[in-house]
Amino acid sequence: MSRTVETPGRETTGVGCAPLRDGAPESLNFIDGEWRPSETGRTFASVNPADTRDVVGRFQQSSAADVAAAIRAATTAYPAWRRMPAPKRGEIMYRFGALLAEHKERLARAMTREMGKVIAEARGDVQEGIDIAYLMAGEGRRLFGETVPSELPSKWAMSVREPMGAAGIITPWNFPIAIPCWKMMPALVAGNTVVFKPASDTPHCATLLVELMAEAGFPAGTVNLVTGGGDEVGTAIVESPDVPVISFTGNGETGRRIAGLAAKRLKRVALELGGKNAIVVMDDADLDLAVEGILWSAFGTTGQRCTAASRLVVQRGVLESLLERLERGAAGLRLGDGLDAHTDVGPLINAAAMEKVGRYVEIGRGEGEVVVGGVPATDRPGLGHGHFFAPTILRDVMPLARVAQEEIFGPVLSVISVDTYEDAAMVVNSTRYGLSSSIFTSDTNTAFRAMHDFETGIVYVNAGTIGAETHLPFGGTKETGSGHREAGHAALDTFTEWKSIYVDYSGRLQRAQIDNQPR
Ligand code: UN1
Repeated sequence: MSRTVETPGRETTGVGCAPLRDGAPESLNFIDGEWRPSETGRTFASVNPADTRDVVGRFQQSSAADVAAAIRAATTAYPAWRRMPAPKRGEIMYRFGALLAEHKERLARAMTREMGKVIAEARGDVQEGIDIAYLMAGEGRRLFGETVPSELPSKWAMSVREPMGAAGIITPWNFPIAIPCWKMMPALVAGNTVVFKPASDTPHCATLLVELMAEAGFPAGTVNLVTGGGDEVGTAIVESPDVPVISFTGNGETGRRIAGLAAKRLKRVALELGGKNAIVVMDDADLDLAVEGILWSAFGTTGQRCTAASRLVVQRGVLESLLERLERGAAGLRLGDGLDAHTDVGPLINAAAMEKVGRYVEIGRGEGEVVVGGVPATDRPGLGHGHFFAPTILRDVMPLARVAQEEIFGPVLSVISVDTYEDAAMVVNSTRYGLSSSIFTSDTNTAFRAMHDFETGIVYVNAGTIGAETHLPFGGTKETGSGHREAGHAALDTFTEWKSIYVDYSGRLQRAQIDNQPR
């Protein structure tokens, strides 16, 4: 069965829950190697945020029963998959990486249409998926454990990584190819199977991704896709006793709920919940470089990255000249459909995001002064049917103001001025988050101090706060998450259990800690 069906007349809950008569294709869930409709008979629509009249497709509004079927499939497929030699699992992953590369342009265009990021960034998102697929394919031939000397003669001691079972993968819409790959590739190469629930705003990207995974040759049941709402689908995955590990990226409130539910079952949870990332600009910085880095980090992906720069901490000597350049730069950014090569900044993801960003800008007006932006851009030509908000900079914000503390997830940058490096470091660290940070300086000593002082999982020197590469650990400190890391070898820690193995080849009973004492 193909992944789409023609089903005129089925009930569709879309924007405003009105039935849609749009002719948009309907996609199915992928369970046990088959494309299947939800048992609910209901669907929901995914729309283009640059023009909400454009319906991308309809997707299954799944239930706990659909999730149960997916978990059954993943649990049934698990024993054979975990027995397959890891290098062989890696070979399938290489094929998948090659398919992603082959279909990169098609996927990138579908992504821009479904979630709005500009096409160059969408290509980058797919590239991040390719990179992690190849990295983890290689892990199939490593998956290193340790071999250590035993304290006893004629005894062997080593540790190996073991898979855990069916992994629950719950992903956001802002990196709809990259983040599912960051989670599924390490889970699968280590020998786990997966149940994948994508964000309700990007089910189309998820469907295209899983289609390529099936084509690459992942056996039936190893990868299962269930679309639908967090309350039904997400909760059913998290509460299942048959899913021992959950990996989630998204907002803090949902993350806390997941952690609470999972704690009752003592299951492992890896959470990546965002940031309030700061860029520091010292008086001795290359200002042209800093301006480029700030605009890219604050307004790239319309500010909708966990790693986006939402705070700018400026040493007072360069404050006015930096603000002047940033104002000019931000005002010059072209908003529009990300498929237009001239567009710099795409739309926000949905109406709720527009409302949230607008609300925070109103709060910001009482906490600072708007330098540029501060309003929706939907009155501009061609933008009337999308979720467009003007890139916004607020100045004279205090470090503990709400706009400097709370994650807005939109194109809003709060500027805080300081006198010294020490003050800057203190401001960087005075948030509950700790994902990414950056410093622009030409003083090597200051750069090294920052590398040490900034309490974030990622620190950049003379670059913005975004653009992490897939072969180093990705994640943050404090309330950014649960302390786990994605990407790099560290990603394997989420999806594996350590097993320590002792082999005694002395032929007699040797008691550890007792028979090893000098006589
Ligand atoms: C995210 O926003 O959740 O470093 C991920 C970056 C990207 C990934 C961001 N490579 O900005």
